Amino acid sequence: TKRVRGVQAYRPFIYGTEAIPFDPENRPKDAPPDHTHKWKVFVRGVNNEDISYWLRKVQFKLHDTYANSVRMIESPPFEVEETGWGEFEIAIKFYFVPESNEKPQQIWHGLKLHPYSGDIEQQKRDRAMISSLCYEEVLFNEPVEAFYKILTGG
Ligand code: SLL
Repeated sequence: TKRVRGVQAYRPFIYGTEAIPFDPENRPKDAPPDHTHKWKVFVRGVNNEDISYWLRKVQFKLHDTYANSVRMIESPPFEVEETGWGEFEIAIKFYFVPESNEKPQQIWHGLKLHPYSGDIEQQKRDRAMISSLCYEEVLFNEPVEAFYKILTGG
């Protein structure tokens, strides 16, 4: 658990949500009657780069209205697909590979179901996909040697 002094390692990732309104003619059979959208929340590499060498697993904490609102995703793709009717904040907790000796880190992301800009009525008519994506970097400050080797491909 010796740390590499003076070193900061960054790893980029993309996180966000994508949502699409149900086709009224073809609703998912298993969706409760008050649900209106199909959506997905995810964490992935930039250009879909594999990030599992540093990211071990991801926990998504959904709104309490969901059964089993805490979803632990143990392997890529780190994503949860659901249906629903409302927007809410999702807590996304990153667990790093055990060699890293790093504590989990949590971020928040708002699930977006509705268009807020552009031609809103047209987007509704088209049942356009609504995506809300962010770029972020996780910073490992003075990583332990074993993890630094993994990060630098050594
Ligand atoms: C709102 N504050 O009132 C928000 C809460 C909750 C969304 C949104 C479905 C849950 C289920 C669902 O969409 N919950 O029936 O499984 O807008």
